[in-house]
Amino acid sequence: MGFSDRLRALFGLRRADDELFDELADLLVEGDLGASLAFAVADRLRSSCASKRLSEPAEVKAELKSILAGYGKETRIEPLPGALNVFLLLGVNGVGKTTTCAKLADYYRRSGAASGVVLAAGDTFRAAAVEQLKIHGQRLGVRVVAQAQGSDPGAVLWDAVDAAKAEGADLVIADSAGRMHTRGDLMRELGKMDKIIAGRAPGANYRRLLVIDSTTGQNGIRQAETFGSAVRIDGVVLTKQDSSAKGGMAIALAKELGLPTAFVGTGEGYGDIAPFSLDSFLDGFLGMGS
Ligand SMILES: Nc1nc2c(ncn2[C@@H]2O[C@H](COP(=O)(O)OP(=O)(O)OP(=O)(O)O)[C@@H](O)[C@H]2O)c(=O)[nH]1
Ligand SMILES: [Mg+2]
Repeated sequence: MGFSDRLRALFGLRRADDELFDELADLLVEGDLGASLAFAVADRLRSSCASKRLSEPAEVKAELKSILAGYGKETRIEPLPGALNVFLLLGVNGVGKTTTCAKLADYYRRSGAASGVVLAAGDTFRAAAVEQLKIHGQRLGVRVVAQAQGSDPGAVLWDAVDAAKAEGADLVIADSAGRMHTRGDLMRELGKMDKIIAGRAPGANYRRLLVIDSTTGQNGIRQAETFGSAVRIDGVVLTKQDSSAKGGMAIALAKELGLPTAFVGTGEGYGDIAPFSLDSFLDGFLGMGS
């Protein structure tokens, strides 16, 4: 049984009693909320059900939704009209950075939020990375700016910003290498990117998106901790939500680290991405709504 089915079953079984709150806490841990948050949520629900005299399953579930909503955070990452926008994707190995670069290029073009997009092959570390992004660029008809493997990612970004300016494109989406950086490495590397953008495109709308694989559970929270403690992260992209019935990580990231979620990835196709909506996420998470 999937996570939301089990939650549905739990609430369907009986009216709110102590056992239900204990089982709920366990279930929320499994839903990737993290143990301390899961127990805190179950406790809050227990006391607010007692004080508001709620016991009907639908009422209790609605109360749970409103408690979780208080912890979650959503953000919109959109290109600003009339500015050069630079969106940099970060994250560890294999989480879906390169795929998300392509999905976002397609998404912003389709929505009309970007008139022209340039993809920057900022993963100069892994042998096939540049080729992978170029293939996406060909399929989508989007220009890819790249240099040879081993070159400086900052130099690629520099070229991509220049190419965007020359073509009148208003959005650069930059890929990066999936290494688990130390905090110092990250600060140095990204500090260099900041300088390049400040120098080549002063006034650019520069956003950093952290890509996290939603199937990795608590490990994803640790990744976010490393990145978030080193540099400013503007939003999270939670990928592979199609292979994880859970996704409580969006709530844990907001509560534990203050990180808002911007997008959710739901498959391997270009169209399989959507802005994160806390309200509809919670409906899905709790098996509510239609
Ligand atoms: N099911 C599913 N698969 C995804 C999603 N996003 C990415 N993938 C797949 O995950 C795998 C890794 O994706 P990449 O985009 O190459 O990941 P990456 O972070 O760039 O990886 P490295 O460059 O090696 O660090 C690919 O097979 C993608 O098709 C998603 O939302 N759902
Ligand atoms: Mg990649």
